[in-house]
Amino acid sequence: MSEPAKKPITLIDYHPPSGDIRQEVLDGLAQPQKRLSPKWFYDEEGSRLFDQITRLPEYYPTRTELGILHTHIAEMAGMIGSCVAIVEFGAGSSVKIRILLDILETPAAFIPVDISGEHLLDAARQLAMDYPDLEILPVCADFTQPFDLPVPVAAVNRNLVFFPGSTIGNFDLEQARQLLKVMAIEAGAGGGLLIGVDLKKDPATLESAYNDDAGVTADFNLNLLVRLNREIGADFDLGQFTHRAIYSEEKGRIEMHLVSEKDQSVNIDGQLIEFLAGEHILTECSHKYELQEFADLAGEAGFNIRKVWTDPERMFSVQYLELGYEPKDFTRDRVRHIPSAVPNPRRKRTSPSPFPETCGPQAVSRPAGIR
Ligand code: AVI
Repeated sequence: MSEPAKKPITLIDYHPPSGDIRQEVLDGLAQPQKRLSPKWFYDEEGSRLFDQITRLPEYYPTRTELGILHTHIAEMAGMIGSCVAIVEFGAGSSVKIRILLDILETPAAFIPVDISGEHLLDAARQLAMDYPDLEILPVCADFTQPFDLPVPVAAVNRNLVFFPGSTIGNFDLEQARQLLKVMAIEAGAGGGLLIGVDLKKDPATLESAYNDDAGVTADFNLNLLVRLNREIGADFDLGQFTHRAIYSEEKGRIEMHLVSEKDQSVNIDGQLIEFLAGEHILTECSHKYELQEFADLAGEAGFNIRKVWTDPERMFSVQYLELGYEPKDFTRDRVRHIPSAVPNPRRKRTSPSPFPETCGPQAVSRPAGIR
């Protein structure tokens, strides 16, 4: 039974710019390889379709990750330790955070971070009903850029960045490298990262996961065009574009496309975009990793693998990584060149250290943040 939340939850809002969808779409479609960002997938209908995808028989990542979490969570919790501040990148599935919260010893706080404040606040309020003693500090920010963490009331032994779902795969290699560096900054010295990483496997399994028989992934992909028709005055003819997902062995990634069925032009708010028959728009990449490839990438951000758990077929991995106590050789300034960089006037931070072994009263010197 849910108990009422003990205290109101306040959003810490850095007001990340939401982006100009019209301009970004026009820019993407003006490239030699036409592109649309996967970030536009998730309107209300897109989120509903994605939820359906996670339950499809062909789409193994979600149920496999959940299986790994359920099987090994006690061992994970033992490694993570007590009094952690959990920083979840993306207001993800509350199912996964609950698995962690149900077992961690006296978590100090939960800090979900997402670009959509409304969604974040709803999810935080929902969670607070079931975890009335947990301090929840939602942060609305663009997590591809460093941001200041709020300071929990309770003493914190370490920060744990939580990034399940294999969303890291939707970033290209350079972006993933930069994102891991931001995670390292937010985790701080001695901090941890618990992350879901999808693994390389036979192309047929991968391609069927993104070309399901029920056509839900196709609807999810095409919904992007429905959204553009509705929101920016485009006139995509939905019958004249088809979904295609193929695995590129060379790039180690699934690529989702929308393929033009014929020569056609599309009017977007007064601008004509020409398509040849067979020409495609790249809408999403989903990178798959070898364990060593991911270890090397995370190592560049200073993370060392403590343990990797996989399912028996080695389809998917959940990995626990830690940073050393010595700061790695990079600074906030060196991650600022991620393309979507937004200057954060509030960015100001002291380096977090040292970490007490036990939790007592607030003993850790942590950055002056926002309560
Ligand atoms: C959110 N992300 C991890 C999914 C993936 O598998 O790359 C998005 C997705 N696209 C189509 N199916 C699922």
